[in-house]
Amino acid sequence: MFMRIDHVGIACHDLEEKIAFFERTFDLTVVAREVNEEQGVKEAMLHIADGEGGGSYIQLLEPLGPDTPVGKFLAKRGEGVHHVAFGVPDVARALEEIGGKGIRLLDEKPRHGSMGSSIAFLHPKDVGGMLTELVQAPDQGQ
Ligand code: V0V
Ligand code: CO
Repeated sequence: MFMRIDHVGIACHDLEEKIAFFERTFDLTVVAREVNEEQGVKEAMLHIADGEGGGSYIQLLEPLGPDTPVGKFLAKRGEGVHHVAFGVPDVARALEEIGGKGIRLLDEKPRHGSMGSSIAFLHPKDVGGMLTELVQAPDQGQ
């Protein structure tokens, strides 16, 4: 079902400061930036490698406000790993399969994600404490 790790999402207070840190420490490059109102984030993707069905990235996330998923996470836990995202060939189909196994889906259908992708989240409490994201790259499926 999973083709690769698409990205690791990291919650931070100051996106520009964290981008500068990752660029100078690990020689990574920002390949996309976006404000995603629906998800309540300002985010940046730093490219790591290319793989089957798409690349792999670090995703830096700054909340648009305190009452957003990342805003609440920062208040409760502070900066750090927020979610792990897996590349799948077809998010809608993966949701059906995974939902059928009794895992709570936070999204019943795919939503808009970074770089034109389709994304959906699984409840962290049903996945060993890890907020899990499914990602379908824009050129996959359909
Ligand atoms: C909350 N919990 C987590 C967690 N967030 N556990 C692991 N990782 C996280 N990130 C735990 C929390 O400590 C609670 O456990 C329990 O889950 C329920 O949390 P809550 O505080 O009651 O609920 P909320 O209101 O904070 O909601 C948590 C969920 C929410 C996960 C339901 O954040 C959500 O719907 N997230 C999906 C959307 C999202 O995260 N978007 C931002 C990334 P205890 O304390 O009761 O034991 S956007 C993105 O990645 C994009 C655009 C992209 O990739 O393209
Ligand atoms: Co993400």
